[in-house]
Amino acid sequence: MPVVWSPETRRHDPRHEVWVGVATPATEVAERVDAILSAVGGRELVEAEPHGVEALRSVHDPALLDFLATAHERWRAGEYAELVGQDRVTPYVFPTPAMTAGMPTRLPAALHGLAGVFGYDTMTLVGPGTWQAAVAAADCALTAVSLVKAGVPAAYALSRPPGHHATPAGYGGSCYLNNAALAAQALRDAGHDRVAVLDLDAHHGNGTQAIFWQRPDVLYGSLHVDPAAGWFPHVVGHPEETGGAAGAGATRNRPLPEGTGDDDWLAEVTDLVDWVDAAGCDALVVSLGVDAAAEDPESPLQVTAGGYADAGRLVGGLRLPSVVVQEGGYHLPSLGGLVAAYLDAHDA
Ligand code: SP5
Ligand code: ZN
Repeated sequence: MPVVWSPETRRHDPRHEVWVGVATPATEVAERVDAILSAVGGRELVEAEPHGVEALRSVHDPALLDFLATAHERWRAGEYAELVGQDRVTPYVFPTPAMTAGMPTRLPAALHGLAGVFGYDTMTLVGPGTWQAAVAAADCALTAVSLVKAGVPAAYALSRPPGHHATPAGYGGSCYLNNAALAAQALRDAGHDRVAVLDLDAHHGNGTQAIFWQRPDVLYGSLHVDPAAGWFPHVVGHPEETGGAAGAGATRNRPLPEGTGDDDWLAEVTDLVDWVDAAGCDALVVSLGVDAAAEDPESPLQVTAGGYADAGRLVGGLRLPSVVVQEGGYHLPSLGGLVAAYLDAHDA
């Protein structure tokens, strides 16, 4: 399948993330693009086409988009770097229900207050180039949809920063714009009646789940390390979450114990593939995180490259028009090989 990419995706390069109060080295780094390109670059390469900010409103609140588009300039104009030695927008107050307790609230006037209205963790910083890279990542996903609309059976979007933790009005988990959700919505807009999002990333895609929570026309299925065992996103991703209102039954979560390897992981992939098949979906988005790999520093799952290849065979066997969107995967030496293993098998 063709590879859609953009050099603009390299412009977001967080040096660190604030985790439990301290700056730790960033994991979602710009080198990921080149690690993947070096392994899949032998395929047909397509540069992403700009789709414009309006296209992002199909799944995101305009207030989030306005914030992300302007936040870093405002941080710079506010001389925060001089004040705190930090040139990346970093929230510190989060107006959760624990703070607001059902009272009427106003939007914070200060940028450092406003950041916690949209950003929901301290790990996901907005720096120079973050907005441009996030838009380029979304454009990769939307361009992959255009290829599928034109008759290509499947296309891969080398989207980065990743997207599946971005909610309608929130960013977090290294994600700013939900590339996979944008692709799923674009497939719906192209006339596909029922689209499935299959999320293979090691973490639960809380953002994608939130975007389609009440909708019967976009299924969301995910397997991931069990949040109940202490893993991000901590509060959602449990099996009892099956969708709300008209979306009841259109969400399926399969949390896995730490240490899960190929056999048990693939059993759940098979179960999700069968679910998508039985639901009569006519298009597919794969959130392809390869951080479930044994060598990945960000998850305790133990999947091998062979496991990702088997997953590609199972998912590709659905024979649905497919957009494969990159999510996580942080072990630079093996990252590209894991993606290539999946894509080769999906195509076979
Ligand atoms: C897209 C994706 O895979 N997002 C992952 C978000 C989960 N990040 C949780 C990070 C937990 C602490 N990691 C410490 C790393 C030290 N730099
Ligand atoms: Zn992940």
